Amino acid sequence: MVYHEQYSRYAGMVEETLEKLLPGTDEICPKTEGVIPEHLCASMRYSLMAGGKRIRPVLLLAACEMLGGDLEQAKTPAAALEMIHTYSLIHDDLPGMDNDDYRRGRLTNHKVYGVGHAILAGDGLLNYAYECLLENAAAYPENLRGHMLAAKAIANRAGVRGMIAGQSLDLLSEHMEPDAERLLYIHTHKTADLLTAPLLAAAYIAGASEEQIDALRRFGFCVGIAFQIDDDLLDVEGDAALLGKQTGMDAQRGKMTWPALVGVAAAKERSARLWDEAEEALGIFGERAAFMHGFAAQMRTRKS
Ligand code: GRG
Repeated sequence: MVYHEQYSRYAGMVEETLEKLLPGTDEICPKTEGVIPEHLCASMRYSLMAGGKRIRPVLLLAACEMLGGDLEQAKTPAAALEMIHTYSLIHDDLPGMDNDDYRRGRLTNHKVYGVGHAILAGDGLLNYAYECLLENAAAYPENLRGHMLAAKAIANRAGVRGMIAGQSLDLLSEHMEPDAERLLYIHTHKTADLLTAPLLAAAYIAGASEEQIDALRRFGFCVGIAFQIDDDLLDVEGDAALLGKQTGMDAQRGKMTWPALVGVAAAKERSARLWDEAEEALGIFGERAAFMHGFAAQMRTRKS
């Protein structure tokens, strides 16, 4: 199967699983009783089903298949990871953080549902993700350890030693003189950690070897840093219509970015080197890594 067909196949599984897992209309309570207030449910769904690229869950499914794991067991963890990613975007857009008006080509969550409900929608997605992960683990008692390690890897990379740590330093570094060590910390945690999480989760679910886990960790790190450098470059040179969000915002906010540290040309070189390194890390998987190579080839030229 060619790369694009394979990507659509995985992304289709993600959409289907998200639809299956999301609270249904039978759970929505328009008044005060019942399970979930309608406004909350709508705000969660608004951002989650807004047409994101689904990169992280696709990576989880692809890695699981590459390692010979059971895709059925990986579908809910993949969807849960997309919920966590979406929560982070909703909160990142809030006035107290990046204060953005557009995301995924539409108004940001707080612009539509209000700041209070954007916070709650993010909190809701985060908690619901772990509820889904735990329920899924309990459904596979024969692979409970694999699922527990997968859930822990996700919690760790999304949490206070991971994405939240990166976001914290990102906020604290606004209007500071760019510094390479600090910038690498921000990129490692804010971005790379949530791209490594699906690879590690898949590895645990599929029972991968230590050598395979190390290779996936290296691949995830290189992909993550390259992805963030490209994101910084797109903010400088990208097309707002294709990106679905405003450009030029990093400079306006005084963000510490790779182009601010070394300039656009050197940032492009660094990104290209990292994409090469990412593909080198896949060596031990041989031909089974065809999709991952396709992913790297596609991502290094992305425009959105
Ligand atoms: C609020 C705890 C907390 C964290 C926020 C995700 C994030 C951390 C900030 C968003 C800003 C940013 C540039 C993050 C780096 C990762 C990134 C480029 C996210 C966008 O991911 P895509 O391109 O988005 O996969 P879609 O919309 O396609 O899912």
